[in-house]
Amino acid sequence: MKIPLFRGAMVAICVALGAPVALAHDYQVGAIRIDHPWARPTVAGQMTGGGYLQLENRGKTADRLVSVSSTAAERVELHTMKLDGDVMRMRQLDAIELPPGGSVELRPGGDHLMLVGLKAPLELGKSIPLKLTFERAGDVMVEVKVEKAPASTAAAPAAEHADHHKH
Ligand SMILES: [Cu+2]
Repeated sequence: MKIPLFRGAMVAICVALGAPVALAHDYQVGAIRIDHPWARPTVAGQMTGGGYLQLENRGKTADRLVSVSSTAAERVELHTMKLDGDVMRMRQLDAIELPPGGSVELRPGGDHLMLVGLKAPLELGKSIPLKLTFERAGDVMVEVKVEKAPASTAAAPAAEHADHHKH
């Protein structure tokens, strides 16, 4: 009787310890914190995909995200969404400004990363590497998790993705 009881307790402990580890997904380079890089899954033949993350400048000096690249795509562009009449259009940005103490969220329907020329579909549950280059803080490698949009953004315009096909 003692052994099965012991096993049950161990399983409970492992499950409890596993949860926070799965949620921790942030990076730091210099004064810049990068939180939860993720991308939506793509289907076969889809050449572009949206990437999202949160950036926080904890320093006292302005910084900028000036370039992004990934071995999973030919190039990665910085995009913003602008309302043109009543149509949302994407425009490429040279950089994403990070004022001191400021934070910026790249999210569906807003500013985002666009992976152009995907070498393989982005598969749910997998990760891809991403290199972020900040003007002051320098380079950092992060893992982008391929996952479904969080509930808070799930209703955000799918139009953004429809537009991606036209690039
Ligand atoms: Cu885009």
